[in-house]
Amino acid sequence: MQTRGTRYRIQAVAEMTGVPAPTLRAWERRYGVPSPERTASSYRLYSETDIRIIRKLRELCDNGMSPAEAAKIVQRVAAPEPAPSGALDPYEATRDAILSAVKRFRTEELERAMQRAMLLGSGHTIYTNVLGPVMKSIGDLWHAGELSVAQEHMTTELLGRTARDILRLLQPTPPEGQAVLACFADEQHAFPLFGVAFQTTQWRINPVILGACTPPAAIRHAVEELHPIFVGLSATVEIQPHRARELIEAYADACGDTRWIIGGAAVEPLRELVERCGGRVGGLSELKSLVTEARRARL
Ligand code: B12
Repeated sequence: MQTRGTRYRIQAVAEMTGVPAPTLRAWERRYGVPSPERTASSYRLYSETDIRIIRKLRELCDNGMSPAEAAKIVQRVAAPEPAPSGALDPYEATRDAILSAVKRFRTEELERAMQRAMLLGSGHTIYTNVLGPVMKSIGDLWHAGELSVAQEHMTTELLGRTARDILRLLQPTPPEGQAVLACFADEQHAFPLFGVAFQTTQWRINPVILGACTPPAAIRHAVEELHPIFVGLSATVEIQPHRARELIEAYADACGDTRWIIGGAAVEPLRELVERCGGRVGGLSELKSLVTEARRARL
């Protein structure tokens, strides 16, 4: 038997999403989204998918996009069917759908699952609940020899593209400054940078991602051209002490007066050296206090 799922009246949806009922009717009239079912007496009945679409529309509009443009985007990514899994949690269902498509090497299915992921909340929520955990599972399966290099590359590429698409939609307009985000010179794990990038957009800072293996000279050039609020460097794989010293001194020099911070799984052993060179070490909460300080200093 097919379950129809819960349906909601317009006032309930307005309360749940924070979008007033007249705006919901106007979006439907002008752009055709969402398109709720109607009762025999013509009352609108919204599904869970309609509600996700409304939340996404609202988020895109809050980030400065016109309703017409936002409507086109949600129409492109709206999926008529829930994720092909018995899971009730939408994040878990989407993770399952992505991993199942990767294991069977189904590229179109993978694209569709990624597009569904884009409807599941703010960029930060999507990264924390879907993209980040999926990346970890894919890497673990690859490290365990259960996925081929081809499968890992295909997924890494698509996850990166999805993360970039979401980031592009979330660009603060106008931004209150820029941030330069990059991996240590020998570091290929670039995916954690997206997590930092999603966080910075929430502070209305535009993240410029330089990606994997970024040498100090590239940081220097970016700092000179972009005058960022901060530089964020990521290190996942352990760094040998002599190499760490050479790099950290060079990064400190490249950043000059710009605040810089190093985060990621491999940073704790570098703390003393980094702090001695004027940088910071830590995760997203440390970054938050750095941004607050940098903004105060700019006033
Ligand atoms: C995915 C993955 C890969 C992918 C990377 C794809 C990509 N483009 O990023 C691929 C398959 C290519 C890969 C390759 C390798 N990997 Co790998 N990989 C992983 C895996 C599974 C997940 C890493 C990840 O993306 N995490 C996702 C993010 C969300 O995690 P995160 O680090 O927690 O990031 C958050 C915070 O740390 C913080 N943060 C991070 N950076 C920054 C920066 C700033 C400024 C701030 C404020 C915060 C911050 O915010 C982030 C977002 O919330 C891990 C194991 C695991 N389960 O974690 C192994 C792992 C990291 N890999 C490992 C290794 C050894 C390798 C290889 C060397 C293997 C090989 N022999 O070839 C290679 C090459 C790596 C290299 N030289 O750089 C080891 C590292 C061991 C070590 N401690 O040195 C691990 C731990 C696996 C293991 N158990 O052995 N890997």
